[in-house]
Amino acid sequence: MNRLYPFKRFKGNPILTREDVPYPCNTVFNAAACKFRDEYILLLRIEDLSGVSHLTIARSENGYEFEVDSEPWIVPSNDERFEPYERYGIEDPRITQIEEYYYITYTAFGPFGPRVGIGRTKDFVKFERISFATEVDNKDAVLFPEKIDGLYVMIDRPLGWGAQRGDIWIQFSPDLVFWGKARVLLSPEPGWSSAKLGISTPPIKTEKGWLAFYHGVRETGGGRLYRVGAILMDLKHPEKIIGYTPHFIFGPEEDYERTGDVPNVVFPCGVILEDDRTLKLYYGAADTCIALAEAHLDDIIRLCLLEKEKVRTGK
Ligand code: BMA
Repeated sequence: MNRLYPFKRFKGNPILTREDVPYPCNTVFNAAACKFRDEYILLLRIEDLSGVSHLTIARSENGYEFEVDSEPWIVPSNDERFEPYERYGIEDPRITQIEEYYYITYTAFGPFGPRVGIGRTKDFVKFERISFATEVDNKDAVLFPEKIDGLYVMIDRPLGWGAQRGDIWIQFSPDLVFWGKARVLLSPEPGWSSAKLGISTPPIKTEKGWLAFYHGVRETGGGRLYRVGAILMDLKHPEKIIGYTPHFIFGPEEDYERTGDVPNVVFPCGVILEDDRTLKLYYGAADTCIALAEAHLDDIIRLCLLEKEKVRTGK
């Protein structure tokens, strides 16, 4: 393994395709991940045959072989408070456990554009919508697993939809409804992440800081290229960056990542830390299927602290 590219793909990739979904659909991709009781849970984005996405649960005993529920779990709402904003689908979920609740942030997509929805569950049976945390145009939101200084913390990505530039922002809330103190956390830079960024996975608490993965997008003559970096934030002041990987650490290489509805995309929405050591990164590949790659936590943290110059000179 190249020390700059710490992830090892699971040999059985892709772990889920539409053949594994027990009802007709176009694609299954961009899944949130968590552990619940003795099971691994993936919350799948499934695009139906009309092109609208909903979320369905898949369950596993070992984190590699998943069985998909026979019915969707979260579908666009009929409630007039939510319907206009979810009419075109519910996309790209992330799960964060805060105390006894599992909070789900998702992209609500409707005629006005994408915005961030928040809901929660205790049991992965009943789902309760809480709020739209943002106006349009905003997506790729994750919650921190604990309050900091009495406030919930969320990372999101205003703008960036369509052809706009997209920076990663951070903001705070007393109740998950009213948000403020927003500021820019990380911006696109020339090179692999020049077009836009978006946070990929909810932060994990480590001794060195909050660790999260993000995606960077580059516009090329052949279309957009989605790759992955990692960022480390201060434990007490998460708006302060301790370090971030100066280069992408994971990108499309395999056929199932290069070919599909949207080629050249790896798009993680979930990560699970095992035994404080191994990270299981679940990612959508080419907007068509779901795959898994593993890396050691220490390697990712080391890369977040790497100096740019060392990468350029190879020393
Ligand atoms: C982003 C989101 C993702 C998707 C990616 C690549 O803007 O829509 O759901 O995986 O584009 O198409």
